Amino acid sequence: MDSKFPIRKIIHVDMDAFYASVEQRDNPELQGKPVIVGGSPSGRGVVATCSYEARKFGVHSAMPASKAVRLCPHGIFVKARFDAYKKASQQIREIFFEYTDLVEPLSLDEAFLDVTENHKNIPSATLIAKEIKERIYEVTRLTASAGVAHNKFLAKVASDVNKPSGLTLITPEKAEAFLEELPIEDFFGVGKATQKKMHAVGIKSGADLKKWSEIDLVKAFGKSGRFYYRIVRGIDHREVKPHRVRKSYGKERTFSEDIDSLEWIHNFLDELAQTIAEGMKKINAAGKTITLKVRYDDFDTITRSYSLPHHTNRYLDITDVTRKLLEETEVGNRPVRLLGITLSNLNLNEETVWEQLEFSF
Ligand code: DCP
Ligand code: MG
Repeated sequence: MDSKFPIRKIIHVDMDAFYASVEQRDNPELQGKPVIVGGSPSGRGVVATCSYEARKFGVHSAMPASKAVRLCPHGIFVKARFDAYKKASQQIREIFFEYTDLVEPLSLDEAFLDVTENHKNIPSATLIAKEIKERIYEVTRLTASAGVAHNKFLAKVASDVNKPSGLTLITPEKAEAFLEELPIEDFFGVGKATQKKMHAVGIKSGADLKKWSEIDLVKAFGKSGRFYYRIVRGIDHREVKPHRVRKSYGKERTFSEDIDSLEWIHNFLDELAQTIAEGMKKINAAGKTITLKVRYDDFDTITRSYSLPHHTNRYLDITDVTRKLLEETEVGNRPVRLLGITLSNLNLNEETVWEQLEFSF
């Protein structure tokens, strides 16, 4: 086995008509009906999503609500209830973590899982995907679709194949033939603008894309051309990247000349404390342990830490502790070339962390 590119077992899970399904679950009157979640039909809102019953009429995400009414006059419009969606999202993530720590959420309703090694020692990724779908239904009464493959790109594409409640495996042997048939719109990672450009030069399916050399793709589409060249051949070495919770928050600065003015240093640390307090408030984080880092002119580097009995992101707490820590150093007697403050032992608000998630290529 090539250790640089190990063979992996990847599952992509995506909830079916997520917001609309939650609405149908919580209001039996909506079951079996065309439900449209999003902006009001009279206003200028857009459709967030709609039930599969409404999709038959051509309604889809991001469509102006006014157009959705025209296409589906009997559609039932409901407002989004994000708290309910977040709760379901949290529940499905807990199920994912029963199988693996390598979970990479892409949004509230979908995630990649690397189950090459998993907590239940189940060798078949397809079996895990089946179990996960069942567990999701048991816990949330919602259905999910799953794709199973040896890489992220194929797993993502596979999860879309048999929606709703699908389970699709794409084996390495089947990958290339499958991709040749696939319309370019269904290639995960090929943006809308690129799809248009591709259409303009006659690339409508995987088979069309495959005729292009890597050099020509780069000439026509820039650096991403190399990515397109690989994915149409079913090649994708990207890892599933779990979003780790931040462990600390801090900043430091190296000075262009050595500093020995204690007054200057006090001012600098006050400003730094201010910056850190603001930054932490932005990400809704607070920490208990405050660490001061000092590098002297001879590169001797020391840290001094103090833990408060409570979490804080207040400027006054940070600057107060920092001043005390400074007294435990030789700053003032020895010239300094770097100073830094870090807060650790963080209590991050779970929701904030998830909300910061972004998926980008
Ligand atoms: N969403 C949104 N605006 C969009 C796209 C999606 O608000 N333009 C929200 C509503 C969806 C949820 O994100 O329910 C998940 O997006 P999906 O693309 O996975 O769509 P659905 O889960 O609704 O349907 P599908 O069964 O096709 O996955
Ligand atoms: Mg979905």
